[in-house]
Amino acid sequence: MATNRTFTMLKPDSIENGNIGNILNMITEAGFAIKAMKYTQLSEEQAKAFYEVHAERPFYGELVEYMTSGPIVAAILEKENAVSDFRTLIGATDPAEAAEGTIRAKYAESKGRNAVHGSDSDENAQIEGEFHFAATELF
Ligand code: IDP
Ligand code: MG
Repeated sequence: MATNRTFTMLKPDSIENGNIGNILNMITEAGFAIKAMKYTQLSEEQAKAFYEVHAERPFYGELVEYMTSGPIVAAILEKENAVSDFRTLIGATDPAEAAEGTIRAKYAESKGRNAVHGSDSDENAQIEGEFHFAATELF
């Protein structure tokens, strides 16, 4: 069942490049409400588990190394049609292919260091949100 929620992470490149405020502003300007948020750093174990679905892909090692290289901002967002609208707001995985005005077109460095994560389904939004937040951290 659709929950109107999605899960995001501002990835280490966004923090390194000083873009936390800019990206959060784009997210709230687009109509998403922040239901939960934390500034944290993933352990290798957490990053491996979070990206388990990509374990067989050639970039998995690189992805885990990058996602643990510095702090991230994790958040649960709420809006009608959240998963799909957020994927539209962030743009394609590769910033070279991301539509103009999207978060990745503006702030991503490369296909790997691509500024933000966005859940790809309501089911994964729920799983990913629960991976990072306890029920008491959701407002
Ligand atoms: P998505 O984040 O747009 O949903 P996925 O295909 O689910 O893209 O890949 C997860 C993450 O893995 C990407 O956001 C990116 O950080 C990384 N990634 C995907 N493809 C590549 C690649 O070809 N090289 C390096 N990293 C990649
Ligand atoms: Mg994905």
